[in-house]
Amino acid sequence: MQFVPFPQSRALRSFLILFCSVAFAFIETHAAENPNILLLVVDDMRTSTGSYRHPDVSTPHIDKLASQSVVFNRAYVNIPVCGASRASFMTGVRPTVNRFINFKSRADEDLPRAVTLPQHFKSQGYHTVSNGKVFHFAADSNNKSWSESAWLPNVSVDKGYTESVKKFRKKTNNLDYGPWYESADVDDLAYFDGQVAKKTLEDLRRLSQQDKPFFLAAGFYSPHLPFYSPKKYYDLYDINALSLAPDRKRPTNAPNALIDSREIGLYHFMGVEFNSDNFHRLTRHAYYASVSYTDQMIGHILCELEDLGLRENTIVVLVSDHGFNLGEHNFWGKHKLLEDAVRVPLMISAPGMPENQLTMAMVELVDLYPTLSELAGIQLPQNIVAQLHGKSFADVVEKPYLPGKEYIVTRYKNGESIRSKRFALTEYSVGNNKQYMFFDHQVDPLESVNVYSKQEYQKDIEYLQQKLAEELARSK
Ligand SMILES: [Ca+2]
Repeated sequence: MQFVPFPQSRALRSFLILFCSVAFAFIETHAAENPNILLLVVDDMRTSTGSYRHPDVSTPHIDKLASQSVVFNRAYVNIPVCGASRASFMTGVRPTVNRFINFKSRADEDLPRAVTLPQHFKSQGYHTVSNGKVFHFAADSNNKSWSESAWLPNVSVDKGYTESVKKFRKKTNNLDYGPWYESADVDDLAYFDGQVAKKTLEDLRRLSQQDKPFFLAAGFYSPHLPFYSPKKYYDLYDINALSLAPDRKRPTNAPNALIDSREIGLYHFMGVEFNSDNFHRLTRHAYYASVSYTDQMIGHILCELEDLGLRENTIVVLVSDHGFNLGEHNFWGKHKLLEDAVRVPLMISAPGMPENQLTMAMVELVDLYPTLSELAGIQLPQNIVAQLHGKSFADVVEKPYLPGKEYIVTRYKNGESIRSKRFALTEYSVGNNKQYMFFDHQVDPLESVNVYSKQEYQKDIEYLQQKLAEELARSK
């Protein structure tokens, strides 16, 4: 990627950074005490990175960040759909059947009085900036959250460059969709995420000169559908060497209420048979290429952070808004309460905190708000404490061997889930009836068999049902 180089020499830059550091020490001690926040939000990215020991995916930059971070092996979203998940974790408030329900959900509509996470940091003296897809809609909570209006690239997320994008079009609900993937020989800056990285580099240079800490959020669209990324990221992979989903059957005894996302079906499959081996292979290839593209963009940003001398005083957080089925059970995408759709990558690299640690502590994304506040040394006033459903896991960042939560809750549409370290229970409301799904991850990590009706689990199920009811009552 051709980014605008620094106008000064490296030596002069170092001098300026040193000079600024000394000047800040006299002007504003607050700035030295409160670290910057760099929040990297990736869209639809499951734990397919090298740092989660995925055998196929090439993510050198995220892996490097992982080596400097506490990596959460069991971080879960509260709802597996874009807008609702973002509105939820950006306010620290759980979704309900009436609040934060779908991709269009907005925090400022569903919960207008909520103090958003960046708004809180802004009120504590931070300069807050949003680039790309942070809230689902840039206008959501814009004025109160950000010191500068939320910025979006002038490139549509489904802008394609190949003949196939022009040729293969599909109309669904009066909307026009192209193919589900594209491999075009174009520059990184051709797509949304290259532009987000470029703007974020420019902002880092600018914000490094300010006398207050920053909260800079960069939101990447890849690997969201459609999977459009430059060809060079496809070329990182030998498509025939990619492993396919280990279990492509619907879970045995799954309730009817378990249904797949319809999102991928909006796109044109260019004559490839849905759920054929070829479809699985092409889709995994395209998804991984999109992940590698975002990885490279994140690499540019993290390099710049280091070059500017900001790394030591910046908390870097990488998170996704939900996971993604990549052919498991022949399912694709989010919108369901299965492990692959609700588990997300989460890593936190904070000054003075452990590095290169994998924690098994369970956390949920509503916990991020109080955690970042605590790590940054910012007090939570009573009105915000009353708003939040999450609990700070700063103690886990400090001591990754701590156990974290006993269970977490996730919901989607008519389903409410609770997950403990071993089990996952989901209750679906269908009319006046309930349907249930229960997995024992200790013997069935792929969630292949619903064992809700097995006698041996009845005590565990009753216990989790009681805890689920308590959690739902607490987070109304
Ligand atoms: Ca998403």
